[in-house]
Amino acid sequence: MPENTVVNPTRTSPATDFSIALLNEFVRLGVRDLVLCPGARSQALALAAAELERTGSIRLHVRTDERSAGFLSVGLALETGLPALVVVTSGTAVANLHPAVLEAHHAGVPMILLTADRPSELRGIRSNQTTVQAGLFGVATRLCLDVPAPVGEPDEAEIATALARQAMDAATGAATTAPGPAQLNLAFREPLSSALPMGLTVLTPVARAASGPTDEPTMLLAPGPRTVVVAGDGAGPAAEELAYAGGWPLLAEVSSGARFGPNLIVHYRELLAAIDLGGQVERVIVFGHPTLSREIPALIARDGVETIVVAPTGFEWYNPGHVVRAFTRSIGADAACAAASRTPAGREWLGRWVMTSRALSEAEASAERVPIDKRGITRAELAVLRAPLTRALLVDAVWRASWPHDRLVLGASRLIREADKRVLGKKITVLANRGLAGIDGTIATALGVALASQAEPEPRSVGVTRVLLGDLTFLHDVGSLLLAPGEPRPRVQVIVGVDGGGSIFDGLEVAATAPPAAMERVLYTPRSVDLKALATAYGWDYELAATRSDLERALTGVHTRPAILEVPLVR
Ligand SMILES: Cc1ncc(C[n+]2csc(CCOP(=O)(O)OP(=O)(O)O)c2C)c(N)n1
Ligand SMILES: [Mg+2]
Repeated sequence: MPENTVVNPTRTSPATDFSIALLNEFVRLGVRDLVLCPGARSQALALAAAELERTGSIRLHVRTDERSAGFLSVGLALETGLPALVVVTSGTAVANLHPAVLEAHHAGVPMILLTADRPSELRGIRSNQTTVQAGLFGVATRLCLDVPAPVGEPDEAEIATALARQAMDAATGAATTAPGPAQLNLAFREPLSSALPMGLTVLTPVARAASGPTDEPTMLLAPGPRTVVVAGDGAGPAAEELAYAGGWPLLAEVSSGARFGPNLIVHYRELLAAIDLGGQVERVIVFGHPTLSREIPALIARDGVETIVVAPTGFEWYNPGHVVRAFTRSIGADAACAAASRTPAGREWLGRWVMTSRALSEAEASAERVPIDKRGITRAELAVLRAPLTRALLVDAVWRASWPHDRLVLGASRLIREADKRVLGKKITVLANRGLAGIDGTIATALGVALASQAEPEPRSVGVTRVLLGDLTFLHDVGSLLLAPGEPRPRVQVIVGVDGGGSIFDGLEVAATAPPAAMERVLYTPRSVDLKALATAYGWDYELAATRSDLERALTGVHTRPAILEVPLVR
């Protein structure tokens, strides 16, 4: 038994009473998921969580690695829109949450950290597993409270409920319009827990008023100059609505949540480079967080282009080149916009963008089409089905296989860019950690998305969560494959493009001049890992798709268990 562990069923422990009051209040406030990593100092919270799971009040997810736990909570929150609680013990356990905290901070994802700590008398004297935990995440937390150890005073349950409310308001952005991480650093003194009172009641959440900006006026756009709407990551359907209302081209990234509708311009990169299209843009309306192209920031920074940035929430405004002057929480198109979009000039502006982009998509599709040759048809078709896969084929196949009840999570690096360059409009849920675009935590994030979406009523629950990611991104988060016996095993298919390491670095200018061996050693960093053996070790299903027919079969097959699909690609 770890030192300092005291579970004495005959005594009461203020730590346990406090933990019950705190977690009960979070459940009442609507929290549905609790991610927990084991540890002695956090035992009162852990045992209270186990009881709440038993009574059906929360969904409990137990993980060994706190880095995985942090990103799991990001995925759960991306799907539910609610913060998940993350409970960890003291010391490096807390620091392992840092990558997920930074992602949540920059992406505006709600998250509540309950970090157990030593009480004041054990700090600063080289006690075991003791560091400075309060303030560890710096500006990345919306709220960080160093809470003294409960001692059994009568008002401690009240203090606990007030803390839960404060953390919930901070994490959801109710107070600041900037959802993100909140940390309660909770000191606990021995006895670290006691037996739980019997017969805890099943809790029902109270209805909470929707948070978010309310009193800011909506900016109303007049028809005005030649306009495009940009939708970066997380923009949501509002971008599509505005583009439609104004009759403007919609340049929507693949994880924008707005990649659909008649105004969508798939080939926005090429078109922005064209003098008669991109060269004529006078006004840009930006939603979300664009990160996938150089063309969008270049457009905004160009002389004579007026940009308006729209973000309903957030602590920082998108502002490439520091040239943006207009920022708003809410935007609409005035009545004259609809009329202007029906004028010959309005139709011509949108029409040229849409037609040119469609022509490029059609040219791509026909270049890949099997030639219809009466004599050779079977052989030609077979040759295509047996040909090695490319990133384009992989991305297209995954996109085709995804439906509205499914979820698609895209890792950072090249495959998300490939998808952004080519996939046609489709109203499906695509998620990506673009807050900091790390190659860490992608599997854990996807597991969170899968667990939360598959716990919902049908038809959402029947979907599959697919994760498309590179080989290094997969290996970076391989520890998140670890699922303890008894943990739910959602339908998740992890599709790994194995192409000899960080193939995105091909695109760096230095790749043309640096010694190839050095590029290989310090940038591409290829690894040779037997993914099948890894899958077996972690108890995941495994398939290899080396050809188009293998891939189609693997993507359309029935998935009931977590699975890894390895797809060899050339760098
Ligand atoms: C945590 C973290 N470390 C390093 C990077 C820098 N980085 C960006 S892409 C990349 C390589 C990714 O390789 P892979 O997953 O195989 O994708 P590919 O480039 O081959 O598509 C690296 C190391 C990062 N974004 N995040
Ligand atoms: Mg790779």
